[in-house]
Amino acid sequence: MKHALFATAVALAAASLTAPVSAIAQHAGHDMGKANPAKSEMAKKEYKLGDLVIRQPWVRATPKGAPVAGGYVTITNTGKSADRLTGGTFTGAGEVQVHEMAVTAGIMKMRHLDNGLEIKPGTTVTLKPGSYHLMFMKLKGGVAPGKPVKGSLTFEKAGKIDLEFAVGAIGSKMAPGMMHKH
Ligand SMILES: [Cu+2]
Repeated sequence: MKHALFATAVALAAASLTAPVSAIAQHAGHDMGKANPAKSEMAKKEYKLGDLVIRQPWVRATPKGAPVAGGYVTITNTGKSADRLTGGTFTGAGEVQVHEMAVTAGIMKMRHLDNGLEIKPGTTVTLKPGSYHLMFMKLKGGVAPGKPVKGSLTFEKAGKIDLEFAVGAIGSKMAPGMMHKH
C-alpha cells in the first residue's frame, strides 16, 4: 500500500515537470481539491499517547442532516503490550463506536466491535473506508466540509487523547491532503 502510494507520488512529481498544472489536478481527481482545506485549517497530523502514535485522524463529510459519519485514523503501537481502541467522542455526535467492515459472501457488512479494536505491540492499524472505522452516531446535522472537528479517542490502557479530525470530502476514500491511488 505504502509502496503503491509512493509510486503514485513519484509519477505525479515526474508528470509535473512536463504537464500543465491543470492536467495534473484533473488526474488527481476533483475530490482532492474539495478534500483539501486551506493549510491553516488542516488538523494536526500526529499525536502521541503513551506508547501509541496516532496519525491523521479524519472524518468524511456527510450530506446535511446525515445521522452517521465515518471516522478514520492510523495508530501505531510502539510499546511491548497490546492495547485496544474502544471508542471516543466527536463534537455533535451522541455516540462513537468502533466498527469493522468486511465482505462476507459478496456482501459488505458493518459490525460493531464491542470489545474494541486490538492494536498489537509493534504494529500499525489503519482505520480507513471499507475497513475498520469509527462510527460517529446520532449526529446533530451531519458533518460539513471545512474546518477540523474536535473529538477524542479512548484506549483501554493508554487512556484518552483529545484530537482534531480533518474533514475529507463526501465519499472520499483517503485522508485529506493524501495522494489518491489509481
Ligand atoms: Cu460503521
